[in-house]
Amino acid sequence: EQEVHERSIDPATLAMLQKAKEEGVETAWERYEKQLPQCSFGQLGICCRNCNMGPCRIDPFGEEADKGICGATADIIVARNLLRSIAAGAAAHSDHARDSVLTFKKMSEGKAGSYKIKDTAKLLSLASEYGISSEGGSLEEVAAKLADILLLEFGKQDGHLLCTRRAPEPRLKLWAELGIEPRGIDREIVECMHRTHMGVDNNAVHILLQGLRTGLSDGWGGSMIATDIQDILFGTPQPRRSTVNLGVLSKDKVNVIVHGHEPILSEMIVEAAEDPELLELAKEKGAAGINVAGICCTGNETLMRHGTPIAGTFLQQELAVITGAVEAMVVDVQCVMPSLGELAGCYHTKFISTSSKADFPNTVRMEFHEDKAYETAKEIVRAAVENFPNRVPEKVTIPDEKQECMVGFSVEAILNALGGTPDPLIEAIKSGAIRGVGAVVGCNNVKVKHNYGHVNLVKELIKNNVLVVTTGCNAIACAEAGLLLPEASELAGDGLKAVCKALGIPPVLHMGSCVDISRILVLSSALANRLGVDISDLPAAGAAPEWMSEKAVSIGAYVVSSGVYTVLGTVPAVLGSQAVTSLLTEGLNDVVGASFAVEPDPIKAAGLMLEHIDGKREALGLIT
Ligand code: NFS
Ligand code: SF4
Repeated sequence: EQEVHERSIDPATLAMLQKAKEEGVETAWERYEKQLPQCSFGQLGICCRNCNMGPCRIDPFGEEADKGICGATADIIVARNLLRSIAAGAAAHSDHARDSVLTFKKMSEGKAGSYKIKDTAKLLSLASEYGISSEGGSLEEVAAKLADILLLEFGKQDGHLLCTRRAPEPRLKLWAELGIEPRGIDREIVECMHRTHMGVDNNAVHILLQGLRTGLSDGWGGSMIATDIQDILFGTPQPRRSTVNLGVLSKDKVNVIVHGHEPILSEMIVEAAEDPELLELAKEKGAAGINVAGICCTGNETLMRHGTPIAGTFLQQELAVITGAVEAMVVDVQCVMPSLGELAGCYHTKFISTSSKADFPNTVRMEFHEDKAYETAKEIVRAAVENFPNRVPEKVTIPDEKQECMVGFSVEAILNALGGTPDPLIEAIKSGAIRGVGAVVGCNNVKVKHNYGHVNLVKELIKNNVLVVTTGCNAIACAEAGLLLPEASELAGDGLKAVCKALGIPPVLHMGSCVDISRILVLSSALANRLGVDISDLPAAGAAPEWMSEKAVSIGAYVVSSGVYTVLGTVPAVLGSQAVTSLLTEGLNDVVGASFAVEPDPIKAAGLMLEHIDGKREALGLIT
């Protein structure tokens, strides 16, 4: 059995894992051990259950079956499985986006009273981008027209997505030549499901091209729409300070955790927690106030916009409950472990599920709808407050770790910090002060020591003068390690350190949740356009050191098809096909000018990224 100290590099996490052990409660790590050894057919991606003649599996040693019953080879099965993952990931991001736009539309019709237009400038700039005239109309009318155009992006039947037009000219041309310009967001996802049905698409390359197109419909489509609409509704993030890690939970206040992904819910919870009536009730119940903390990407959303603290990354969700100090764990969709239900039952925590799409074992259902958003949010917070007297003091241990961080680096905020144009950044890149840009993103995964991959990869990059942009659980991991502070530039190489000091920014810029990887695409476009090149020419590279989700697979597909070389820290289930593996790691270079690499060792992964960045610098004629 694995020792507790081998499971994480984070002391707060280790302390709670120890507490879990002493209290005899199970976490993802124990369940992982019970899964070992994991099925090698699954790991290699060579099992198929797409029809009921199966399941079929291919013998990786070439001795037994080399085809499924229908004749599907390892190449076909691996490619189909990968395409289904991309479809699921793109669906998750894009369905989230759809709900944001639907809320936005209702808001514009006066039917979602709790939501308002917070960022008028962004609304107007987006409207003009989509060719909507704002002359003479009210802001609500402009919003309604914008909502209609964006909703069409999901169900579009003719032509191509409008939202991809933010990509640089040469990229758009390349996608058109390859026939992978996304058509409608929903259409691409449906087509993935169709193509992977028994007896449809049985050419691995052909299947993978659809994977790239579906990824693009996520990154430049669904995810980008989610980011834009959320900025309009809740404000475009600006630099601010906050705190992270389990130590943000309060000893004497009611702790409400918002976990999941959609700020439509978490924004309202944050607001409801400031309601005088509920604060009064909290006092009556003996609490010193109401403390909201986030987990996963909904935490990133409220952190970026309000400085609401974050209690942890994906793998810390169970540990938050194990502190014994959480009155309510409020969830919507994505990355929520169903184990939370049973776990919450071991403590006084109320596990409240809110989405009509997502139920879990042992939850209190409090369905959230935008027409009564604030009222429902108040009910949820009230349930948490009323649960405060049930807290069992002997069962409470809140770790001390509470790390300060600086967050809020939307593209707008970055440009602002640079004085309005990307030029200072480009000058710093040209001079070599900044060697390149590294985008490090993604989840935690029990297969990697928690946060080890994230923190070590990022540290190695900044040490080598690579400016890091981050989102998702990587951003939270970096925050926990103190890397999101201007002072962290002491860990950076001399060039990057000087730039950070001059601008007062951290060497690692938190750009938001995972849908906000769209911000990284926009930033890459801006840099490429300014240099007059394509994204694939930039001295930039991506990494997902501890990824686990299907959303990450879709992200990988769009990041690479946008031209960014990407290093994965956990192995995708493709190694059962030599053809698919070599296409992903080499062949794609000739197709989209970027490819994947797999490197579990974070220092070596950083080395691969540096090598790539140096190659691009050389090609651009920059000093290396
Ligand atoms: Ni991204 Fe965010 Fe975290 Fe992974 Fe899950 S929270 S949307 S999928 S685990 S980074
Ligand atoms: Fe087997 Fe083919 Fe059916 Fe898959 S689709 S389960 S490989 S027969």
